[in-house]
Amino acid sequence: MKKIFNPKREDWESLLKRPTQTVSDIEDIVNEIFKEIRKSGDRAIKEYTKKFDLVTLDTLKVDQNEIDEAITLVNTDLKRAISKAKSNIELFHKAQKTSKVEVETVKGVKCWQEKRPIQKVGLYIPGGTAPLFSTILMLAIPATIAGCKEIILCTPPNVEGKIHPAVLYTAHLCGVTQIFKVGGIQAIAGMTFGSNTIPKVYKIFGPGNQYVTVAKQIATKYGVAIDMPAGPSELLVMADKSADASFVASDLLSQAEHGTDSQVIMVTTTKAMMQAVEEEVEKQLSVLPRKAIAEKAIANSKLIYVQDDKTAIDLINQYGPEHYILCVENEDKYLDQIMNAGSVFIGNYTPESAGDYASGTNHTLPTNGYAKQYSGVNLDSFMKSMTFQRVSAEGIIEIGNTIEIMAEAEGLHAHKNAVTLRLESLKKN
Ligand code: HSO
Ligand code: ZN
Repeated sequence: MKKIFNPKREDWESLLKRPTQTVSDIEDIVNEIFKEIRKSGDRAIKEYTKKFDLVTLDTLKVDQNEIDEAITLVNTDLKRAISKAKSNIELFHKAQKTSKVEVETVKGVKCWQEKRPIQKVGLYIPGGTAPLFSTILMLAIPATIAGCKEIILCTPPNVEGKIHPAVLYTAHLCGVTQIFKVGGIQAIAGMTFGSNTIPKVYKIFGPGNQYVTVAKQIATKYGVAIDMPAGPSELLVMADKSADASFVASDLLSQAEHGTDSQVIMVTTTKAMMQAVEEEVEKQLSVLPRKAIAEKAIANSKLIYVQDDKTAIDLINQYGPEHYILCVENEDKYLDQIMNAGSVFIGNYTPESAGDYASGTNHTLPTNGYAKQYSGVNLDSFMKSMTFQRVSAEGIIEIGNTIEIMAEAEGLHAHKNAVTLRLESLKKN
């Protein structure tokens, strides 16, 4: 772990820089696959599945027998845990429902705003080294609460053409309407264009590797919305002397075990914390099953000492962490001033894992500094706001002339006429 003491402000930018990903060569591959899938649909999807996932599939859609089998394969303890997490996530996301906003701006002019679900959404769950069924909870639950009609899920099959039972079980439990054995770029292209089996969707959600990330960006060129631009997962812990070094180390490692490219930072105003956390990280790391992954991420991690709270707060806001754990005495000061973070975890007993799995908040969050302008996934991510208005005769008399003058000034006479005709017809009556 790199120890840095009192970095100068002009060095913060390079200090906090995320490692850049090379996107240009990936883009060519993605464009090529999109072109093929747009042209040949399922046939091309199956070919890429054979090429990348090393399996030949007759059907892409998961059938009821496979779901029934998965239900028997997931053990009771895990089912109970999933159900508890589900109910907490449901409670928190249901509470995000908003009521209609209605205003009579002037007499006879009623304006209101209501939300409607996005009708068709696509969820992507990566394969790889960890079966992220928890991410299904985070996406399918709010989609169901929002009222999305079609909630499809794509996830890559293993070499036997199977999907992890916990993934199938959770998808089924949370209201996913169809599950497809398709991964990577093929999945994103499939959901973008639609094929004979995979429906086209309006918005795509979920994490993925660099290929999936670029594919989601390309999907937006074809009019599909995406949850947010993604990058490797990251955690910043702010710890003063009131923090527990072993807890801090466990949090840094839980983020580090996600991937070798995970970003892990501790900021502290207590010098002794750096040594204590480093020792704890070494100790805990040595016995982790995913040591090989975590140690690579830890090798790039930073322990940063700054001398006062103000400097710490400025630095954290400049970084804009996806996850921000706060273990300090003066909590309120830090909370009032945090402007850029995906999700904030407060106090010694709030590990990031709580939000990753079961407290109720969503774990699909902005990375790569996007916490400065993006929200994490929430109920609104699955909805659109629509506005409505009704103008009465009295209302058009009230605002008609305002509109006429403005339309005239913009040189848009048809606009003006749409009002003038109505006003004249009212004068006649
Ligand atoms: N920390 C990840 C989510 C996750 N953790 C899933 C465990 N499973 C990104 O927020
Ligand atoms: Zn995690």
